[in-house]
Amino acid sequence: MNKNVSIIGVGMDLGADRRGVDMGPSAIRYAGVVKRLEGMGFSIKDIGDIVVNRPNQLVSTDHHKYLDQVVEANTTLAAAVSKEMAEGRFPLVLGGDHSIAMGTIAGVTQHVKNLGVIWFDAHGDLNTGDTTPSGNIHGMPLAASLGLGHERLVNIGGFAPKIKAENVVVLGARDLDAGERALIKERGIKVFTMHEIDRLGMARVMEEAIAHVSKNTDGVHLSFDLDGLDPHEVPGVGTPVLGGISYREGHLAMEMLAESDVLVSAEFVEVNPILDRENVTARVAVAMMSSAFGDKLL
Ligand code: 6HN
Ligand code: MN
Ligand code: MN
Ligand code: MN
Repeated sequence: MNKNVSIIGVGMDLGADRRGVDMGPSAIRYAGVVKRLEGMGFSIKDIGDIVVNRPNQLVSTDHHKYLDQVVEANTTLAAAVSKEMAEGRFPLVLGGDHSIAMGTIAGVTQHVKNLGVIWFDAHGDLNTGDTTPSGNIHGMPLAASLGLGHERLVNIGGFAPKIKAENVVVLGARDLDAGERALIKERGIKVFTMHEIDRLGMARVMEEAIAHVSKNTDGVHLSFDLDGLDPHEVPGVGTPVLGGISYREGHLAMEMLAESDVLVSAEFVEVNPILDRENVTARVAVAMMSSAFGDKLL
């Protein structure tokens, strides 16, 4: 894996229902991400946080809450990610709510034409303005990256679509909306729900997932929503769903990804320090990162 890593924070929470994930990047830095990765031999450049313009009054609108701010922040993020990659560095993006995946993926796909994506999440994030039950844009980034939904979200970075349905794997899903289920079937998106993880075990699921996202692609992006893990282990997330991936399973999944050496970019999102306990969610995020980056016990 590329030993030069750029950390990019995105203090954004406007894509989510509950305030607080804007402090995620600080919590993850406080949990020691730089030291941990440096200790593994990586050269880290922390570019700081992307500026997010917040309205002084939080008023929600229609089917795409805070659309202007979300588009603006993601456009800035896409440029920052692209710039770091142009300098030959691996972008590690710290969220922020999951809407920032649109910007990360828009930046990465300026350099990697056929990008595979592992979407680690309790949710599908496959809603559009027509199917969203909440109006929250963090429920839409995977759809938008596939070219589906509001044209301003779809065209972040100035082009669309960014990725193909056949190059995506969703891992850990257990809360899918009706419109998302229909889309998964219609597009044939590969989803390993908690049922498959229980039934086949994480090792077998990851073998299949890695094979799927590596076939016909030039690199893989990891989009890691902390709520993919079980909320007993990571209480600091805004949309917890019981019955998730355990720490051990998540850790194994990340180790297998590291062994496969396919990652070109990664993001860790939805850490909410307000809802957390002793920063454990951010600390788990750092543990998952270090496993994904190839940390070994021996
Ligand atoms: N996330 N499917 C729900 C919605 O509002 O669209 C929840 C989305 C959660 C998004 O956790 O990144
Ligand atoms: Mn998500
Ligand atoms: Mn989620
Ligand atoms: Mn292990």
